[in-house]
Amino acid sequence: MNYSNILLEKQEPVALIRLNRPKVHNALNNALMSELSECLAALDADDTVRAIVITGNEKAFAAGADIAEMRSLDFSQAYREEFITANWEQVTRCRTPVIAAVAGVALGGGCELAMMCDLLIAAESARFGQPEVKLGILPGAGGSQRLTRAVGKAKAMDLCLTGRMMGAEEAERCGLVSRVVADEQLVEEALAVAREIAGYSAMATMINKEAVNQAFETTLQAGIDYERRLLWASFTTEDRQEGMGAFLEKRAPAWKHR
Ligand code: DAK
Repeated sequence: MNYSNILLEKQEPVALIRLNRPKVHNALNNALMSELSECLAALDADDTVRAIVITGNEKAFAAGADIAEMRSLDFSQAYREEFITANWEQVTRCRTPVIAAVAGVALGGGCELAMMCDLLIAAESARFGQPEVKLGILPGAGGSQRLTRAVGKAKAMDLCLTGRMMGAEEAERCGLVSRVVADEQLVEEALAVAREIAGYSAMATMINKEAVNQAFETTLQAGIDYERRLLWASFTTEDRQEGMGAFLEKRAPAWKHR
């Protein structure tokens, strides 16, 4: 597959996608989002890939939706073409774990894309924000909802109403990112985490991801019931037999991903 707005490196069992419009701080235009969406769908269907990392460059993960492209959009066009919905949400449909590795700015749609990923690892230089208020709009790819769930109302209101940027340390403190690492180690650290995840049974990582995501959709008791049913279901997998057997026999498990 040939892409012109992203770069794909497959290092089985993980894949690395680099957003690649450096002249505009990786502003997310339709072409880039279509390529990203297509690439994610292909990787998700590829059994040799068990974790995916999405990153940008040292200055920008992504500076948001492409304002130049968005400027001329009117309501009827956005509605008819399903602006955003058509090709922005593939990452949320991936069953393969996806890690966002963020250096530099992750603003507007860039912050939203990072928040759609399962894990967010930040370089010390990372800066997150939802500056749409400055353009006379509001977040449109889930920012007002995912940010609020991740960091709570106080910070979400602060970021959405002032449009200010939040640094990596603040982002870790308030729960938006899971780890902060040195800039020069960002991609290697993210790939190491991806390899660690990919080293487990894909059945196990997929059901763990599904269970955690369920917490955003349901009440506590319904979520616990859901988790319990997934756990019982996991007792039927070959990898559960292998995992428990390997532990008791003091050997490394040989996963079949079934
Ligand atoms: N779009 C297009 N071009 C962008 C861009 C963007 N988001 N961000 C930067 N660029 C371009 C700049 O125009 C500049 O282009 P040239 O002048 O060189 O041609 C080039 O990238 C370098 O940028 P700067 O010269 O500004 O670089 P600095 O280092 O000084 O500043 C910056 C970097 C990232 C802080 C600054 O560029 C900036 O503030 N950028 C805009 C950030 C922003 O406002 N992002 C939010 C975009 S709005 C919707 C759903 C979703 C959305 C909207 C609607 N609906 C459902 C309707 C999502 C909206 C957004 O994401």
